[in-house]
Amino acid sequence: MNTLKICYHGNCFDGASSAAVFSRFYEERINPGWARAFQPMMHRAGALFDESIFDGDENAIVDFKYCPSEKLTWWFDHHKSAFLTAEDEAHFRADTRGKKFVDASYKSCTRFIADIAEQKFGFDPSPLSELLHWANKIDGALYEAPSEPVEMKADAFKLALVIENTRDQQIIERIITDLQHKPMGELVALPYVAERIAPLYERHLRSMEIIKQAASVRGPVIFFDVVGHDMEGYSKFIPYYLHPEVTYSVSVSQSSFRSKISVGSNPWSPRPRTHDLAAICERYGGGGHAVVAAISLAPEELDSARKIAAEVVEELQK
Ligand SMILES: [Mn+2]
Repeated sequence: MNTLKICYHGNCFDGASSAAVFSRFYEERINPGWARAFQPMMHRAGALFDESIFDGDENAIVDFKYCPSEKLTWWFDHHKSAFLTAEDEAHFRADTRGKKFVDASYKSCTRFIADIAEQKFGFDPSPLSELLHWANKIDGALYEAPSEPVEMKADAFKLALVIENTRDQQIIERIITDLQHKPMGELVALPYVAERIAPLYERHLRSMEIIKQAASVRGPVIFFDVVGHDMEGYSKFIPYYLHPEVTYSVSVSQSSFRSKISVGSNPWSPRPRTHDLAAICERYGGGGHAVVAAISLAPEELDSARKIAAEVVEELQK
């Protein structure tokens, strides 16, 4: 049996939703009956891609950076920093097979895939409208107030919590498979999802307490160093829920595979954002969107991470 390999942005609601929409589209419009294999992709220091991941009969990347591999057949991304290098971008531009797409104006890669699949391949995305709505809302941070994502009343936030914090890839793959056909309310009630929500919500409340303790506000920036706490995947809106007056947030965190500087902007800020955060992070080898970006270093490069964070805080004062 042929296999479609889907590499997606790991531990990300839009990444998993993109994998689900692409998978359903591929089944309905490209090759029905193919098996699926999934691979989460994470931003990290050093090489992002190992050629050996492209072991399917077709290989796709969704919601993640471009890879100039001949084995890559499909690609969809909406990040501003979609290319690691100018050579990668030239490689993409030279590809005329019509299966690789990028558009940084999209709030979510999920919606981008649905639109391209509909316009160019005759796919009907209407059964997925609930998923498209939430992926756009969550990845685009299209909220009325920080209380919406921080208090997490809607089912989609609970599912996002599970997707962002579950390291067991079999569970994530099951969610990607279920997302293709099940409504959100049904999905969060399935025992394998429901049993994971409560402990993660408790952890979310604890992470809010840790950020509250660690945070200091300087001018338009809230800064917190949460190294030593298990904080991978905390809600990036907590800082603005706690300090609605700030424009930017900068944090340093550390996990088993990286030291990370997260740089964000407050969508509800009384003072508008004036910096392009992707551009700032790109100078340190990171990237992202103008409104939210990050820099990943090796776990042992914590001192450098702290130094960079201090420089970014300084730069955002201006
Ligand atoms: Mn995305």
